[in-house]
Amino acid sequence: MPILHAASALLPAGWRSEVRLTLENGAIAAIEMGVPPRDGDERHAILIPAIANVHSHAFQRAMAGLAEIRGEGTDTFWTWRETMYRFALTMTPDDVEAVASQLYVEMLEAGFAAVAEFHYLHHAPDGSPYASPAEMADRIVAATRAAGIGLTLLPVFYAHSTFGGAAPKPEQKRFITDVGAFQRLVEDCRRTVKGRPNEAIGVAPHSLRAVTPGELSEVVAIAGDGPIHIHVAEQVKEVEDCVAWSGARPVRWLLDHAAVDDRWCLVHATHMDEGETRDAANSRAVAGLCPITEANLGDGVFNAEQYLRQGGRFGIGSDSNVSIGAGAELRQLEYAQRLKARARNVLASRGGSSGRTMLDAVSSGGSQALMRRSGRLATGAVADIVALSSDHPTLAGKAGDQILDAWIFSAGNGAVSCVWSGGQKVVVDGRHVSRDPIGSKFRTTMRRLSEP
Ligand code: NGQ
Ligand code: ZN
Repeated sequence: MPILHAASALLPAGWRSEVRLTLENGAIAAIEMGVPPRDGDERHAILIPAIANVHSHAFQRAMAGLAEIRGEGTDTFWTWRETMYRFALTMTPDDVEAVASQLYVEMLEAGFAAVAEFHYLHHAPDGSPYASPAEMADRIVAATRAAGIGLTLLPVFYAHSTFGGAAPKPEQKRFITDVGAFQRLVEDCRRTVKGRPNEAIGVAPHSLRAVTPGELSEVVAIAGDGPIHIHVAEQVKEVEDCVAWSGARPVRWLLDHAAVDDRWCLVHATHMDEGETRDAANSRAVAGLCPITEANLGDGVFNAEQYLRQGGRFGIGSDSNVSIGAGAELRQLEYAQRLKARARNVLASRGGSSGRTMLDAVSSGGSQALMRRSGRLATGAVADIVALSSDHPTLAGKAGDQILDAWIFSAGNGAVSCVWSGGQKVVVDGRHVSRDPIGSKFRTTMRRLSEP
């Protein structure tokens, strides 16, 4: 039963000094404040809640750095997607497991203790189901277990190439299922995670492009009590196509046709008008913002100021996994808002720190979106914890919220020293405990994937 002692810890009520946390069965069993360390306590300078990553496509980690060459015309999300589809067609189950394992090591080293994996690479490269239809999902689960990251697995239902039930494209063949096969996949996945405290399961209708209204209700029913994640309103063309199909913008259509509530995560929700922003905020759903990917793909800028003013909830995800950093995602989130508003400290309220405001929001938003009792250093919470290093030059002399601002806006991943996921300590002094073996397998896989 490890006991952690922190000179300074961020508790739900704020920063406290001389904090002792007792971990038991993956959770925080007790918290004492204002007490000196005792013999045997593991001593740390700064402890904060780890972040839950609300949106990841693990296999896309293998593409990092391979989609930054300009083509003949204007490069867009849609040309990126063609490259991504070609890449997706080359990866075997072993490749996906090796890539995902490396990714999850990097997430942990960056301060994420759990991930919602939006998993849609279901079938063999020729589009036929594997002998075990959950083969690829099992590889994701194996990778999370190898890295020791908490998982909310989101098997994806993907059936069409665009609005109105259009036939899928040949290059989407690894993703496509019907509702019956999808239900069986979800049941297989439920069996896999059953009784594992660090794992949960939900469903993900991919987007309003990829599911019909009838399929959407069937998929939502399959979710049971679990979370429901969907991509929505990421690209302007997607908004235009949705209006052409239904007369309504995507977020409006979704709010009007599905019982969107706190089980939902609306991934991106980049393009919302004022009414959609207000109603999305009131729905209590989490907006799954992926600031680095949204910048990389040229998606646009989320209407965060109004959304937050109206009490909207959000989490952060690393989506395409082009680069991994919990602090870096928050930095990009605030910077996009600054560039848009031509102002500074946009997301914080008067007198508040930008870092603290964002960390508080994504701690509760992430926990809600993953349905994981994490995001707080509190008795009974899942022990997802980050120790920041007071030795990092940037953190010298910082106290309270300055620590968070220094981490997010300056130091980045280098400030993360130790990370616990579900009570297991998997990052020690900035290094994941299996960084070397997982990294070496990943490098071998990448060299093979890049052979002509
Ligand atoms: C995805 N990515 O599911 O990986 C999508 C592209 C699609 C983003 N939306 C695939 N960023 O939209 O069909
Ligand atoms: Zn996505």
